[in-house]
Amino acid sequence: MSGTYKHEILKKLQHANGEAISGQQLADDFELSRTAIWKYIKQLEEEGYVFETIRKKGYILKSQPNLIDALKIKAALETETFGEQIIFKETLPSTQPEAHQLAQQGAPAGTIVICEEQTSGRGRMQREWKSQKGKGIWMSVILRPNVPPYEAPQFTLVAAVAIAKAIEEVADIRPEIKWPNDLLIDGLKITGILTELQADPDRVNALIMGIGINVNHETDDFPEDIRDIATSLKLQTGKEIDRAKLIARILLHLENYSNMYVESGFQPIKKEWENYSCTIGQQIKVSTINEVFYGKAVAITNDGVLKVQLPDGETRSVYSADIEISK
Ligand code: BT5
Repeated sequence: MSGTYKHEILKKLQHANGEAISGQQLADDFELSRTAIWKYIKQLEEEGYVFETIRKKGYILKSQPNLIDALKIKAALETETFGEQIIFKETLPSTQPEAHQLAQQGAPAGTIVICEEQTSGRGRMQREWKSQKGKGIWMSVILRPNVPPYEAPQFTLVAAVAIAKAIEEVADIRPEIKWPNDLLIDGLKITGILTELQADPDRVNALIMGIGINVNHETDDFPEDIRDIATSLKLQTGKEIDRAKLIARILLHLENYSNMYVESGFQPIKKEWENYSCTIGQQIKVSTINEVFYGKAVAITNDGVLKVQLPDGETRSVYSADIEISK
């Protein structure tokens, strides 16, 4: 219970927009004594929150620790249900297996697994995903859309729009979506998405949506092998970004867009996807498991399939691939 009061008090102070809230008002709101409120404020201060205490007026939240703990994310949440269950760990090999296990045990949609550091983060096809401690957002979100398994890849596109929008709102910079699962800023990778599936032959039981975002990295924080292809929000904006706020925003949009998808399919989301896309209209190199070919990305269909026009005029449908945009 004390966790809940602390989180509600924090939430109130976070939403006060710089106005002081008195201990008496908080005490009245939560039906607690002023001493109890004071104790919660002290606990928050020990966790790194800084309050200005103004005589006769109350508390103003001045700054928050740039840590991601469950409490801070919850305080920033505006969702219906997403984020109600947050599994937070300091270090994990990867958030994906942990989330898979929880999904198998029946964890509800919107459950997230998140950590400060991954020691074996992974991308698609078991590629490595570098996850520096305390710098990024390394999380897996469990989705339970009522759709057939062949629609699962479209949730990567849905997540890309949700994340792009959240980044734009919180960091005030507009990322581009590179089909199917990357977000780029200035041509450099800022986000990777990994959608994995638990399914029966005809229906999805759970999607495990792995999201990796480079947030507060300096150049030296990136290992050398990705320094030329990766970037962070801090490098791009010059500002330290509040990760908990960004996570809360991503969960809000992910909840809304995935519900929208289940109700009406990809079509209503497609326009927004196209607006963020840096893929359509470009000459690209397409690498699938079986072959490599070149062509022009001409469109995305209502099913999220990429249409590529070959030099001889033939148009191919690409369901899954890595693409490179030709300069
Ligand atoms: C992806 O794969 O982009 C999906 C990445 C998903 C990561 C999240 S973090 C939370 C969850 N838990 C996990 O273990 N994974 C998910 P792919 O399209 O295959 O891209 C992988 C490639 O991106 C690598 O081969 C590198 O070239 C590059 N890369 C690795 N780490 C990077 C980073 N931090 N920033 C930018 N690029 C990176």
